[in-house]
Amino acid sequence: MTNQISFPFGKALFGTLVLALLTACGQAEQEETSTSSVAEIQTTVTIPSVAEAQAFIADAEASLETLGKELAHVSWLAQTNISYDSQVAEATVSQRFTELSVNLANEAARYNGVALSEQDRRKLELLKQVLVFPAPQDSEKTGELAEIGSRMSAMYGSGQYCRDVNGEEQCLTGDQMENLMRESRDPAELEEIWVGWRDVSPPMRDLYQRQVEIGNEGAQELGYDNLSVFWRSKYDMDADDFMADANDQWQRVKPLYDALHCHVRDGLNNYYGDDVVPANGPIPAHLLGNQWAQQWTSLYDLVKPETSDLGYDLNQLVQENLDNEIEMVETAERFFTSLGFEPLPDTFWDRSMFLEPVDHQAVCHASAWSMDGQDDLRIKMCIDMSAEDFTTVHHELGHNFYQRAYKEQPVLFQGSANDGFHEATGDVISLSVTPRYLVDIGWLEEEPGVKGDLGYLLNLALDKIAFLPFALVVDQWRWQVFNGTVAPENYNEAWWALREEYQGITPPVARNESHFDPGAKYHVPGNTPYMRYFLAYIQQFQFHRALCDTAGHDGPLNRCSIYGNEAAGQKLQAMLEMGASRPWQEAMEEITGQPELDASAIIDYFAPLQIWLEEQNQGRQCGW
Ligand code: X8Z
Ligand code: ZN
Repeated sequence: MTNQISFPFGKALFGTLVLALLTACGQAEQEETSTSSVAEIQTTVTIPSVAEAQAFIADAEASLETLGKELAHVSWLAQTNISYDSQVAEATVSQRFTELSVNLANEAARYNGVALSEQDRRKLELLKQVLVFPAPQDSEKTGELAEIGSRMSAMYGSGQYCRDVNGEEQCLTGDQMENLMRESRDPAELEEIWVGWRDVSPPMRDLYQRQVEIGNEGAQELGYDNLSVFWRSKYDMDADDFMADANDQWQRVKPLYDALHCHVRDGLNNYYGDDVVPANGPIPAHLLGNQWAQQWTSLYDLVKPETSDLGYDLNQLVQENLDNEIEMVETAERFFTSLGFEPLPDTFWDRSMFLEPVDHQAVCHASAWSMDGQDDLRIKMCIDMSAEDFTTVHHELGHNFYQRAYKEQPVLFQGSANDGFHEATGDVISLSVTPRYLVDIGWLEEEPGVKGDLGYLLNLALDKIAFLPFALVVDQWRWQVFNGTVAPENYNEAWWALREEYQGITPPVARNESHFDPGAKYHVPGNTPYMRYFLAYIQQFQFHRALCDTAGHDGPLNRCSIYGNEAAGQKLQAMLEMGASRPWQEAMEEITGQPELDASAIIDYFAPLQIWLEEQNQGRQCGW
């Protein structure tokens, strides 16, 4: 699906809905009267009235509501049951949606000169900016864009790798390969799976190139230089300032990443030996426990502190304490209700997809949906009984509780303050899944002493710190592709240059331009901007700090759980209810008291770990 939706309906995974306007904008047109004589040429431009602008907005919101629902349902079918017909159906509605939304975005510009309230002005701005991939006003190209989107999404979702196991053919889905990447410690097998999964994306290469061409034309018609500027213009600030700020925050965290990288490389070098992992230089990407080397938590055992272990294994606790995957979701829901949120509706339990289907293919990558902007909330996930998926379930429910919190907002404000806020909400709850919480719910008998802290921090850093440069790579690559800095013939080379520069990793086997490795990451064929996760990973520590403060927590933040604290719950709820009605800086201020992105929260949280890592790294040659 090209133009992913979530605002106001559809997947929260995608921060954006393609909004559409039917034909109602006719009455609101700008009138132009020209009279001319030999002596003078006089042009009078009549600016539309405030009432006309408001009628336009109201019509737009009504159309969005109707078409948003239609697209949400057809997309749900396309993603939970990949078939030729579900793709055609989705592409058809998606095309209509794109056409209408492009009209709407162009129409919105007619009201630039109207003296509107701040809120109405904001709605018009949102109308221009909600598209992920705008198309030009050309129905052939819109159709092409819709088809490319549906095809790439289906290609990714149905990707498989088949291998010979003792003379029998075994075919693995993407999800199964992810599990193997996490569990296997056999470098040959890891390399095979790593390479095998990447067969999914070379057929996407030409489609992606064409998609970018059309999207750039669309962005230009809307007055942006290219899609890169368009994507970076959604943050209530100048597009270049946004990039500079994100980069500044990264520079602050980078020393911690470098220390983590150094320590992990040493652990891998000890385990696998010099032939597999050299003591210096970038780390081979297939050994980090994750298909994309984006989160390294499964390596914890190889790198844990000898004298300050975390003291428990969340994978094991999940398996021992829960009977099935649904109970994982119920456990996560109980965290939210302990904060004062209403339980999820019955339809959530009836209509969600919790398990990988056995008799047909589905897009397993987790997402959360609001089908109608009201109470038809769902998640779509192929849950495994693992710690990683336990965290992801909280992540997805965060989207659903956010969607429900802003359901009373006008349609155009039914979204998050910025896309990072949507991604951070469930993660904040996961930051409260501490040993104390595990004791509270009866999964642990007693809270490990302070000795467990370093292990806890390291385990979490393997997720939260390891992730940050990956998040930057995905969109640095796309911004460069969109603005033409990277030409199609260099797609893969540019990808690996960024992977090495930011993450310090290298492919296990030579890659070239017959490959298309960015396409093997869900969000590239799925067209989901990725900076949102970078923002979320910084912001969630700001939120956690603020909510723990509200809860009256004293002491290190890794020991704070807001479980059961209604005051913290109310604070969170108040921010979520604002939806997209105000610039994100105000929502940030509402919850944290400060109006900006601030990496000090994540840095302070991990400060004891950073000291420990630097001690461990003494005598090692860090960097790559
Ligand atoms: O895509 C997701 C969520 C859905 S919004 C499962 N995440 C990113 C990823 O998997 O790459 C969460 C963390 C980063
Ligand atoms: Zn998400």
